Amino acid sequence: MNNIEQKMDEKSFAKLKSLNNDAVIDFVTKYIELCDPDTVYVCDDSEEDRTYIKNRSVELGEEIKLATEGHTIHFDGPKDQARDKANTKYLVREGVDLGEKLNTKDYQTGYDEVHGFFKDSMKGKQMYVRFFCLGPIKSDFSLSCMQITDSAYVAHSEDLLYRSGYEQFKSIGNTKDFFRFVHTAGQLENNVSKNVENRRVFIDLDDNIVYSTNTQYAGNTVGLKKLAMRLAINKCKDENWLTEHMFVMGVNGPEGRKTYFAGAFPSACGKTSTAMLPGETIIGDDIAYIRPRNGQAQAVNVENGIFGIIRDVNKEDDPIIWDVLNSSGEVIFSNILKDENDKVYWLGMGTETADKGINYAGEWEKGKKDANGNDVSLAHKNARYTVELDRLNNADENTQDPEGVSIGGFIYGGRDSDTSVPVAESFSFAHGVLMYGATLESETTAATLGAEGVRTFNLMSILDFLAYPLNNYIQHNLDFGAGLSNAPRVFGVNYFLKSKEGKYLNGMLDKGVWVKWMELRVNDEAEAITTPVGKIPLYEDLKKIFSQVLGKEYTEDQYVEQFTIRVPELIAKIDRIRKVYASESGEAIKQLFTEFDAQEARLKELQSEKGDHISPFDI
Ligand code: SPV
Ligand code: MN
Repeated sequence: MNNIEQKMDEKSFAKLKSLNNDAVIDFVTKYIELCDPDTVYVCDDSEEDRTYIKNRSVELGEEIKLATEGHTIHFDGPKDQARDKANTKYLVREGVDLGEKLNTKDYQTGYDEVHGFFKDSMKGKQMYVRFFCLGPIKSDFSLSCMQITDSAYVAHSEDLLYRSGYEQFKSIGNTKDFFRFVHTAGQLENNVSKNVENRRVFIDLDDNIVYSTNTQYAGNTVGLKKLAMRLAINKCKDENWLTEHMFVMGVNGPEGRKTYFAGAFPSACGKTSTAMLPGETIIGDDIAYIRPRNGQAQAVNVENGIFGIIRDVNKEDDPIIWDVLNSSGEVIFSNILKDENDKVYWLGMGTETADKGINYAGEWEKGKKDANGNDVSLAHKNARYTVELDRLNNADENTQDPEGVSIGGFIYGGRDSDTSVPVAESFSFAHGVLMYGATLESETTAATLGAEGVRTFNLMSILDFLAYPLNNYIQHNLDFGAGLSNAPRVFGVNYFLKSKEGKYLNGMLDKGVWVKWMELRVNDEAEAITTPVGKIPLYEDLKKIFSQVLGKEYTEDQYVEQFTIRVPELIAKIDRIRKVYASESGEAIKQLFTEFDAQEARLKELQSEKGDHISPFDI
């Protein structure tokens, strides 16, 4: 231990030693020797360490203080604005086959490569050693994690996003059974990672370690977020519980009843805004662990904060988060615009924005062009805010409950302009997992990738993070549901239907109506119409809920336009997804194809009787 003792003060050393964990000491020793930081700071759960990290971020310039008390802004470089899918790989040992949809690399080659980048990477810097707990502390759901990073911003973000776990770490004993993350931002220039072409996120599933380098963007660096999610997906596969890319929220029903839902939506499909619906309660907005208990699915939020997209966040559509972002208290903004008065602006904020300032691409002024002559927008479209969950005035009372909450419904939310009805309930758990979850697609929007309207497949919104073949993941979900006496109902939603003229058929807050309908369904308090694709709401019920929740008149014409069963489009979707799975094999895939055939047959039968587009009143 001599070596490491020289790099840290007595207090830090004492904190490490008190854990009585050889694997922790070995790990820290290994990366101190390799990365060669000037100093090492070990954090426990104290307020003192929290403050230290927060202050370091500002001292080092990784975050800049803003006009509002507690607010800071961080910039990732112009080329480091999102998860790097191409360079995120599983390091696989000989004989391991994770299927063709996963990105893999030979273990030794990848290990050597990333450790080559780690060598001396922390010279001139301080290393932070952190301990956290995923899921509520000291519960069946808890997973212990250790993070090493040379970025105070990453460490600070983790304080807002996760439950500190130093004390819990003491209770796990001298074990290797915890997740480990090593991150170095690499060489910095203007405080952003300079060598992004050497950005790597490599995952070792056998040892539960993730290596990340030459990047700062939180999705690549904050080990506890998507990196831990991959490890947890792998861990739970043999343990009869689920790790899902799902929010967890409470929906208030009649007479004080509350029903909890967990929902998976790909990016830009309304996940966070559903989780934060005014009048309902939020437990988490991104990742859930779900375990069986008394025949029910019991869920917790893995995290303790929100790393949310700050685009189109405005007072009218997102009143809850708007208030947090506009009042004092700890907020880390990233990759938006800061003006000379230290005020910040983002895309779609609905108020006047500054004409110049500093953003993710450096000095900015209105009309700025990039090297290709394209406009540089005032903020990045994947810009983010980081806040603690309990800052939200609708945080649920059970967010820290070690037992979690019982889930009444799973929601799978896609984005299409012409195919799926706004809300439908599956015929069974398996039907829902297969036909809403495993077929999930989202259309690209003008604001995201190149072409608009390109449908992107993303089963259960988890494709980017899967740690083993698709068949096994689907099977794991089916088995989990089959083992419950009271499995969640499963719903499919689509907030993005458009008219022929290209106008959205629903308002942003209409999702508040759909969740109320789902709440009634879970409690057997609403009838439904059976269609080939699932059960859809009755007009009378929606009319009532629209009036109650939004004070809006809901017309029969709106209902018909929204809930028409569009047979050719629905069959085209089945055909698309058949192609996606054509190269996959296994029992769950077979079941999926059986379900495709059955659904197609139901659709064709209806089509032969009633035509291509069928009004819900005609079914
Ligand atoms: C997502 O992209 O699903 C996110 C943000 O929640 S990231 O941390 O980049 O994964
Ligand atoms: Mn996510």
